[in-house]
Amino acid sequence: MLIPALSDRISSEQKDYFMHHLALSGSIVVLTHQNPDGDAVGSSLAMRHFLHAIGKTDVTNIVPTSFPDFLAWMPGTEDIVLYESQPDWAAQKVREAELVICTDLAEAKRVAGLEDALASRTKPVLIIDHHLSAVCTEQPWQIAFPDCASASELVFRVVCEYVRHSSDAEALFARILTPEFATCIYTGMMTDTGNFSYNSCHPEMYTIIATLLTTGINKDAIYDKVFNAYSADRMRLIGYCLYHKMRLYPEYHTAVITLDRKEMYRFNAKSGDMEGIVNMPLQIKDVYYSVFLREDKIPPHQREQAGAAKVKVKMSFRSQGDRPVNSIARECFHGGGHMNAAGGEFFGAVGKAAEAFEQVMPKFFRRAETITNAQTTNSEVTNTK
Ligand SMILES: [Mn+2]
Repeated sequence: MLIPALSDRISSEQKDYFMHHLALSGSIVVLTHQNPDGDAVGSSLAMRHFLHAIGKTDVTNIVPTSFPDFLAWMPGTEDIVLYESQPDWAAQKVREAELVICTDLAEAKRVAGLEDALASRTKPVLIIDHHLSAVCTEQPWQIAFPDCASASELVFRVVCEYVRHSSDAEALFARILTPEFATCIYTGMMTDTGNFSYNSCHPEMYTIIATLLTTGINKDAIYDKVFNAYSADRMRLIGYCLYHKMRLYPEYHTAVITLDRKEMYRFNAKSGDMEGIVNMPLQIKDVYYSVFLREDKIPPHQREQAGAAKVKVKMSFRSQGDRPVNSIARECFHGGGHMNAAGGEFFGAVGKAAEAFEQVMPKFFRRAETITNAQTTNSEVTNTK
């Protein structure tokens, strides 16, 4: 099997570190971020399939919180340990494994209750990630490229570099490149680019995909399983959000959707059902910012931080073009992220979170240079009264 020719930015120190610790380690934990998405599950399971292919048998995949149903078909999910179901056992594994590999994850605070276990490790932790928070520090243990569209793509690249060091590289690559491995990598690349509709112009992405397709995987079937898998409840929830709950601020090109716990209960909303709703208002002409606020329970590890608040609000921010949303998330809502996709949180009810957002919006979101005739007329009428 021919190894694809890809540009290589992984330093020789990083490669040496990876090789060295893989060779030394028997027990390995593969960890990814909480509320795992297609790239989190894809990159971490691809890593599992790779480790098995090179003869590692003691591999444990742990997710901090459950993953959505539309990813449950992915090969290897049956072996994933959910921290929430076995917290003590999972934390012990994270503390004691000879090597922990974090994919699509660079921040200890994104592993829910596993934060302390991860922070207390004295044995090595290897990071393979593409989030901004993982800005490459050139540390040998941190393979981080924020301009890489998905962690899954990065895992594929790391695997290719690993293979190149083997004396019989092509035979080894053929052993690793199974349909299971390819499916996981493809799913992560597909979901983190919205089925190749953003962050998807790098020609090498398609070189990688061409290689994955040689295993016989059906990319159209993968799309169907992930994107055409809505429940009727989710479809109705989306309709409700767009019809009843979307508020527009034309002067800021902004749309805001809020959901409280009662509404989520009414639509039987499950983890993952809210996924992607934040992107929808951006399909409206002249809406460049979208904000989605939804209430959530306060997890045990945040009770102290929450104070008197009974609920917290998860805040998602999206934007188009050169309009940053990570600054508002970072400076006002304990969060952060990329320029066009960021997240934050607020302790309190969703109405309060919306008020807090409205107050700071003018400081962070760019005001329209020209407002429409209709709005001008309205404000003139108001002014003369
Ligand atoms: Mn990702």
